[in-house]
Amino acid sequence: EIGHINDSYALDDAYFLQRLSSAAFPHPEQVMANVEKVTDALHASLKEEGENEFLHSLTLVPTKEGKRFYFDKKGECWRMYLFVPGYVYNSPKNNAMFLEAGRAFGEFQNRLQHFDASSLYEVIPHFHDTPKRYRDFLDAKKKAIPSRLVSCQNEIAFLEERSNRLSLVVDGLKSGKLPLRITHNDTKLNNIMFDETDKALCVLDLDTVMPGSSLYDFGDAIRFGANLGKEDETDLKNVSFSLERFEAYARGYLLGASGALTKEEAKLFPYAGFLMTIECGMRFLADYLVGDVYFSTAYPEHNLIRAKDQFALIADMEKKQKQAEDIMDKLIKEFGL
Ligand code: GN1
Ligand code: MG
Repeated sequence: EIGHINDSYALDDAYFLQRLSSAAFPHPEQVMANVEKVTDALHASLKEEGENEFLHSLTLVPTKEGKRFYFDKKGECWRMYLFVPGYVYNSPKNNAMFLEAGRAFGEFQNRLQHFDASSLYEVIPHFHDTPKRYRDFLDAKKKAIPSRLVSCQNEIAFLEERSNRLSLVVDGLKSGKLPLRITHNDTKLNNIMFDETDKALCVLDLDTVMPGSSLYDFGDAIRFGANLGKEDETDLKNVSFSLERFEAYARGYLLGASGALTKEEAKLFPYAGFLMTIECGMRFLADYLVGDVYFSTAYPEHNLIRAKDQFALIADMEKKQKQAEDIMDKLIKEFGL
């Protein structure tokens, strides 16, 4: 996993050591309690099916005292996983690979569907609460570095024009129209380990596993993997929304989830792509405005570039919205939802 948050070290291709970011995760012991529960549940499910649980799930390596994390003298939390041998990608080689990613995250959903969502900590409260993220953005705008504020007026306007379309999922969860599930919450393609034949082996990065909506997982995967450009593409012409990739991922996700998802959820897949993209865009933009305090950046404009990319992707999604909806209608029939 190539993340923006934790520091990671591979040891002899056997172990994977990470220091949890205390800025992103104020309660590392809660993160670790979640990760322990979820990996235990995945292991149990894989074992039952006679699958190799060390290859298809992360495995925490206990300390000498039998604990599965360690606080150093500075109070930083460390944990170690068995190294899953394979390859990670920032962009799918082809549609088949993206379908595989969808299948893996769908299977993850399926394996955890009977797991009690309320037994997990909400490690980052309101993580995908998009209306709350928008209020945070408005806050950041008030606190913005003046020179940065003037340089992103177009992006701010783009976001504000769409601010009344952010609450469908939180409202759906509240009213019960959408089911509360265990969700991964960071379903970027680079959080899947692939083998040399491009088969998905294992879902990585369980730090943000929390109760949530399947639409968060679906949408974030689309945001990242159905974009033909990179997340921080400097040439916006390279950013576009691929309907073929959208279809491949949706098919894979429904296949892997095998009946665990409802028709209402599937219908909202195109909206989910929009929602997670605009949410991520507003987080990058807010972080840019206040001086890059959350996401690590390689250069001063990095977060602004990321935000611009997300918004360019949305503009293209909006052009293709009807086609994406037609694809879902077709798949809903195909899967008998
Ligand atoms: C962060 O660290 P990484 O890359 O796995 C972020 C995600 C964002 C992502 C954008 C805990 O994930 O929510 O979608 O960057 N994770 C956290 O690339 O905030
Ligand atoms: Mg990650």
